[in-house]
Order: sequence, then C-alpha cells, then structure tokens
Amino acid sequence: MCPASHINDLLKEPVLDLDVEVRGWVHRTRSSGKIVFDVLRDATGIIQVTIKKGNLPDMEFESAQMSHIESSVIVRGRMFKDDRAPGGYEIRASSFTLVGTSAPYPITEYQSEELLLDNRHLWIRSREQTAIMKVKASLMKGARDWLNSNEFYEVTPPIFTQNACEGGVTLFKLKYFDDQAFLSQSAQMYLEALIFSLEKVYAITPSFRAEKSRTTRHLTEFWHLELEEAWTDSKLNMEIQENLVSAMVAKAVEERSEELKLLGRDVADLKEIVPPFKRVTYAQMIDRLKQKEFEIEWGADLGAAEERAVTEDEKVPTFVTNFPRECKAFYMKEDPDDPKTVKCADLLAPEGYGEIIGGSERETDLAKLLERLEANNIPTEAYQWYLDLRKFGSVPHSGFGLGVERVVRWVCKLEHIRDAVPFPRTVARVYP
Ligand code: NSS
Repeated sequence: MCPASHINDLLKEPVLDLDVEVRGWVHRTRSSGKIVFDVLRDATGIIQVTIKKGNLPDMEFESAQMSHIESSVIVRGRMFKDDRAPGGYEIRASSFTLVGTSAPYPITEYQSEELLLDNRHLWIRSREQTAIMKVKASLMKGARDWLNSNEFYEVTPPIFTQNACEGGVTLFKLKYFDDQAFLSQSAQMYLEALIFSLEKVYAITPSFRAEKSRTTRHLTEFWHLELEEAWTDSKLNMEIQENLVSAMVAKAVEERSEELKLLGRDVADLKEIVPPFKRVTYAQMIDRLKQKEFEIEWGADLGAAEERAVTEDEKVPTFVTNFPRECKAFYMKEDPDDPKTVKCADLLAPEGYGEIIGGSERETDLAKLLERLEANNIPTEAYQWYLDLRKFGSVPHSGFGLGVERVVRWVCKLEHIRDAVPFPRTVARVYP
C-alpha cells in the first residue's frame, strides 16, 4: 500500500502512474446518483475527488454518498489532470474509507459573527482561519530564528505574580492559597532580573489584561514577545525592534504568500517592511494631529483614532518616541535632554493598524524609581526584589513587548484582533 500523501505535495509534484492516497476531511460534496464529487482538505490544501459507482466496492461508494461535510475520510486512486478542479488535478477513487462520520455541520455559508464565535472550535477549520494560523506560525518562527541567531536566550518567566507591571487597573486578581496574586500583564520585570546572568533574553508568554474596552485591538489574553538587553540604550532598542519585525514579516512572505493572498494582503506591501522604520517624537505627533484638526494638547495619551490618523498613509512602521512622563509606566528612564519626557518608543504599524510594540530604556536611578512609584501611588512592598536590581551591579538596559496578535492583525489585514488567535478571550467571551 502507498503511504498517504499531503495534498499540496501531490499538487506540486503530481504522481500520475501510481495510486495515491490522501487523508482528510470533506470540505464540499455533491452527488448525482452514480457519482459523488468531493473536495477534500487536509492541513496543506484542497483537492477534488470523484467517486464513481463501479470503480470501487459498492459499500465504499455508499460510504461516499453518506459522507457529509467534515467527515474524515481516506481516499485512494489515480490523479488526472483537470483544469476545472482547484489545483488543476483530481483523484478518481478506487477506494474510499469513511473514518469519522459528521453530524450536520452548524456552519453554512452566511453566518452571524456570534454563531461563528460560539462554534469557534469548528470555525478554526475554515480556510481563512487556517491561513491566519499558518501566517502566525511563520511570524513566530521568523522571530525565534532572528532572536536565536542574534544570541538572545529564550527564558521562562512566571505567569503568577504579585507585581503590576503596567498599572493596577487591568490586573486579573486571583486567590493564591491564603495570599493574593495576579495573572502576569508583562514578563518585563523578570526579564530585567535575568539580564544580570544572561545579558540578552526574550520570552514568549501569554499576558493578561482585564481591559474593559470592547475594541478591535484588545484581547484579555494575548501572546507577548518580550525582550530585554543589558548595555542597550533606547536608540539601539529601536534598531533591535525594526530588525526583528522585518525578519518576522520576511519569514511570513517567504513561507506564506499563498495564504496572505487568500487573506487579501498584497505581499508587495510586506516586502517594503525593511529597516529603517520612521521615527517621530511625541511632540511632533501632537503637531501633526493638530494639523489634522484633532483637539489634543501636549500631555494627552494617543488613542486608536490618533494612531490611525497619523499612520493610515504610511507604508512602513513608525516609532513614536519621548512621551510625557505622566503618560507612561513608572520604570521608563527620564530623558536627561528633555526631563519631562521618557526614553520610550511605541511602534505603530502602517495603514492605521496602530501600536504593535511598547518599549523603553529602563530607569536605573533608584531614587527616581522610588519617586515614580510614589507619584503613581504604588505600594513598594511587592517591588523590593525589583528595586534590589538597582542595588547590585545595575547597568543601562532596555527592552520591549510586542503583541503577537497585533502584528498578525496588521500582516493579515484583519478587521478584528480576535481573528488573530484561535480561541479569543475578550470582555464578552471565554467560551469555547
Ligand atoms: O503595555 S505595553 O505597551 N508594554 C508592556 O507591557 C511592557 N512591560 C513590555 C516590555 O517592555 N517588556 O504592551 C506591549 C504590547 C503592546 O504594544 C501591544 O502590542 C500588546 O503588548 N498589547 C496587547 N495586545 C492585545 N490585547 C491587549 N489587551 C494588549 N495590551 C497590550
């Protein structure tokens, strides 16, 4: 018996003189008495299969007639060229095995968004969702390849924590035996501790934010790629980010151009994502927004509408640097050249997709850190270990956090971030 092949391998190198075998799921089916036309899908692609009475045992033909959408099947037969078939070939079956029957499939062509979300465990089989997951896997592979070849160590920070890295408002609290803990919003503080042994570290972990806002770019659980590096200032930090993001996008282009096309993304746009990215200061951004008739003054944070307005015509990402101290977290280093601002950068994706990375040089001055904690009304007990890092051989260092689903949303041109993750967690949903 021939071993089973993956559909795309057969379409790339058709085998015409031998029987082939494919295993997969019925994607579409129609039947006209003596002949069943199926389109089968596996993880790699789709292929048309014709099952004709008389070419295989009757019982197998009856199985084919009974196979509804999403039944799992094994088909053996010969490949023939057929220009009308997807991929240009079809398999004429000499054997058909129904492996798993399928109940009437609840998802048909036109469905409400709610029904698709309720049936997410089934909807992830769709070609669009499958394409997104493949692009995401390639983006993450591109990231790991770049990080590993640039000698960053992958580390494993905890998820249970007692520290609010990004402020208390969006913490998920939980009972931790007789104590209280939170789900991590960011691994940053632990990565800062780890640079003293490893210098260059990164982690890819879930982060949790109890964001009440129902927006197209907020999840309550997202995948966070965070990096921290010793002896690195804000300028070098941005160079690392633009190289990393470019390597991620290049890997997706290299491996997933078909999927990107299916998602409506022109790969030519992505080929333009190469360093250097644009750089503007927060103050310049405020001026630009004023020119665009926004009522905004120095000191206000930038929201989705502001980010969109200044990047919708851009082709490459833009760093926005030097935010006012009050807009940003306590750990960011004051800029000695402009002390009302901090040495930070948000990276905004082009085409209006908004922030994909938040990063900064870290404050190393213990007195300033204590002052900032106090100004933000943050009790210091839980931060003693973090403050220790400034007492035992402190060094200049910087880092950032990249929201993986934010990058997927931009690269795949998705309207909503929930489609960048197979099982989205939002204010409104933790099922399935
Ligand atoms: O809050 S951040 O801007 N920054 C931090 O958490 C730093 N402590 C990271 C660091 O320096 N190690 O979040 C970083 C990124 C942000 O730019 C988004 O891309 C993403 O994390 N992010 C989110 N993605 C999806 N949903 C939500 N709610 C979300 N919040 C942040």
